[in-house]
Amino acid sequence: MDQQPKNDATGYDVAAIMGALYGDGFTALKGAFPREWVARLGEDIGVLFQEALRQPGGALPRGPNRFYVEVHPERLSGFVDIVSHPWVVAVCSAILGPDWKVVEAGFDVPGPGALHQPWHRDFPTPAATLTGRRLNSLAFNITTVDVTEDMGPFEIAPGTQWDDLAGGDPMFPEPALWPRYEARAQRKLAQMGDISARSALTIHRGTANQSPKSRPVFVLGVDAPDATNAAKHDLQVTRGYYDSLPEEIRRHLTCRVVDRLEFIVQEHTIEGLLMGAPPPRTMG
Ligand SMILES: O=C(O)CCC(=O)C(=O)O
Repeated sequence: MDQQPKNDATGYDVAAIMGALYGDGFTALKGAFPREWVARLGEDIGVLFQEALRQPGGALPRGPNRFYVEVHPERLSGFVDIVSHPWVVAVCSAILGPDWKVVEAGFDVPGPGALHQPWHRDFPTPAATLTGRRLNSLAFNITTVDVTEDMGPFEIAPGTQWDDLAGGDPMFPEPALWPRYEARAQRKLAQMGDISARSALTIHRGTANQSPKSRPVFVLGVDAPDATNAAKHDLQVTRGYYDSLPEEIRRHLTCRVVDRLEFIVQEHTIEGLLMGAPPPRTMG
């Protein structure tokens, strides 16, 4: 008999999920969504991106021709499919416990000409991870395009979610440390339909997009009950949308229920990303 612990609800292997997130700090499921579904997500994001660019403060710059936009979940036709996907449920439950909370829905758009980002983590490591040695948040990504080498793939330095950056910037390791990340770097050539989960503390970067195409990628941020990342975001849903959601989804949202969707004041500025990376020394 198989002795591996299984997630009762989904059948995914809990030990494998925990091994990946606590080891590499990254895991992925290939072909989680049909390509047509991903194309619709890409269309929704395209509309929201144009809207955001038209509104002052609607899109946060994350470096030259690279933007981040936080969105209202109900403007994405596939939002419920994402948060109820059995693999998403399995990963959240395995790492964050049964009371995991979605705190962020957004997307990154690295456009043509986007530069290497400096190696970074998305927020300083909380005490729960640094001293408690426990991950209390996750970031899921869904690419809306087939990523090729020239599109500036996302890179991750496996295992670095545990690095203590004490003495320096808590999110941006100094360039003297970059050879450690470059030696470990894995390029992620995600394809339409794939979904990944990572610790946002695992040191990573978007690389230079030398192609004529944008590489929009959806981001879902999820917290354990003791994490505080909701403070950086403003997840909003209308009363009608909220009431239409199954209780099993509602209980996993940290959101404001509003009469009308309000403009999201984009708060997750990451100052260190505004300029792109300093001149390369050993970068590929
Ligand atoms: O390029 C990506 O896929 C992610 C970019 C990123 O890490 C960020 O803007 O924080």
